[in-house]
Amino acid sequence: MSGTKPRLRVAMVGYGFMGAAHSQGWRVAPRFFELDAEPELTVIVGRDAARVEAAREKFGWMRAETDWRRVVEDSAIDVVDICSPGDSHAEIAIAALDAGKHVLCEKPLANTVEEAERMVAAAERAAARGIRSMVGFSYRRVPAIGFARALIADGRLGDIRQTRAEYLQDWLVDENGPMTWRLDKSQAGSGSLGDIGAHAIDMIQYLTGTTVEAVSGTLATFVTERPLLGESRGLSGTASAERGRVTVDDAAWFTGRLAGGAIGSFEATRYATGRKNAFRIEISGNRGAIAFDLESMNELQFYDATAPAGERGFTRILVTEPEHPYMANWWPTGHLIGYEHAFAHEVRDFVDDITAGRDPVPSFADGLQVQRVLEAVELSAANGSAWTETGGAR
Ligand code: SOE
Repeated sequence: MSGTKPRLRVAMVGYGFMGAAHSQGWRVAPRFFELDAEPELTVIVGRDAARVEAAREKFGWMRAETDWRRVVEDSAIDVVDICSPGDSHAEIAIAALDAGKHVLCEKPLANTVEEAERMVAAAERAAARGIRSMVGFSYRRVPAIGFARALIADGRLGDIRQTRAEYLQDWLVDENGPMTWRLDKSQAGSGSLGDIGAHAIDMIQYLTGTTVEAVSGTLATFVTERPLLGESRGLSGTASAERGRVTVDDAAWFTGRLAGGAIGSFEATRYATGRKNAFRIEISGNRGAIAFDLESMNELQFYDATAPAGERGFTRILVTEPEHPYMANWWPTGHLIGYEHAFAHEVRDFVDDITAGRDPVPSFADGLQVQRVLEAVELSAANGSAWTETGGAR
């Protein structure tokens, strides 16, 4: 670290699970990657003064603040990182961009297409003044995913015909598990669909370099009432005596037609008993295939259909070589990385783009495209799984 580098003074809104992950990213990235600006964990923001102060101390931020508006108006802040629930994204992001702050916003970009469109307009206005924005689809920054993307871009899979993406969690299997903001449509926008289905959509669009143009989908809510939340802990927490209504989907399935002719299947659920955070991707082309599972995130399976017939088979590649994306800056070959590293990579890329004057990806426009697919799935499900257009490409 050099004292001569410009500082990038960061304000982070939110201090839950994602706030913890982003704090780790901001802290670790400059220690393992050479950045042209030095991030400073300047202020952490949350509505509850006592809790945000406890988070400040735990995650190592300099100050705590209870009103995001003060932070957005503060000329001593360069970056606003939004880790709060989806219903606050549009208002904070637009205000921050209009005030000249670079913005990193957690996924999904917004709760509705209309909000996402306003965010894209603000991002475009800001970009004209050199202000950058990015949506936090962090799994793009898993080295095995970056490597898969490079294989696909090099044509190693040939023409892609089918994609499969399933994001399986089980933290709602217990019907007495409490309500959290993720189960409240007014805060989260949707359930499994927007929370983890959004990752699946972004990932398939990113890996294939294409977009989902039409969908046919189904949504299900298995448990419609739950105890209200007592003390929050991770994704869940303790249950109180009162009960509340679940207003989002518990599980989502859909098939999609991709620009370019491929078809894709998508599943997102919090009821896949025994599956904790199994984000599985498979992409099949006429020259090869890849398979990935986040529960074994340091590995990529690659099938080379051009190899001699007797030698073909899925090869397990341990993605820990210095040649692999991001890995040269971590540990010696074979020494694994984990969930939080993707957030450090996200910060590295965002800071690099800010200092190089480039527009980061995934952009707010990419986030809007995902939002259009989410909305089309909801429309389709409401119309008996009717095929529904997603309303245009990026
Ligand atoms: C909860 O389902 C969640 O934390 C998502 O919100 C994250 O985006 C994902 O990384 C892990 O699961």
